[in-house]
Amino acid sequence: MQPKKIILYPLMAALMLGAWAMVPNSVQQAAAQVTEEDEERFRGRFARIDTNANSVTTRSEYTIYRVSTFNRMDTNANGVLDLPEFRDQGRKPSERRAARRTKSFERIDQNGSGGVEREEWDGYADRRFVRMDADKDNEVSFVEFVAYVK
Ligand SMILES: [Ca+2]
Ligand SMILES: [Ca+2]
Ligand SMILES: [Ca+2]
Repeated sequence: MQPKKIILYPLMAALMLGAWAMVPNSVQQAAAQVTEEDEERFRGRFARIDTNANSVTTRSEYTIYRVSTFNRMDTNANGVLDLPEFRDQGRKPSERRAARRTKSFERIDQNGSGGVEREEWDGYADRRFVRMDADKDNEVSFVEFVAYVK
């Protein structure tokens, strides 16, 4: 069994801010079960949405991330993501990843047009933000992010 490590930094910060009590138990538990190795990986992923690196992602940071991600995937810049653009994202993914992305693509393409329009992408990203923001303060902390993605 791998040793479990508590994420000290955000936990302590939350305690100091007196905000920890506001974080739902399920989120606290999930965050407390992260190994050191996982934490490294999650920090890397979180850094992509937390652009000013203060351990919290605001709505406006998330909007920037959402728009830039769409633009990066939309390689022919026609404002719609087709399946190869969404699935491959510039280079050929592993079979498992390709299958997972195909599935999300179908879920995000709510009108079944075979493409993900900007509105569909924005709606998907916003729903994701709301789900990650467990304490509903309109920001996603690192702890909330970890609890969501792990
Ligand atoms: Ca496109
Ligand atoms: Ca569509
Ligand atoms: Ca929050």
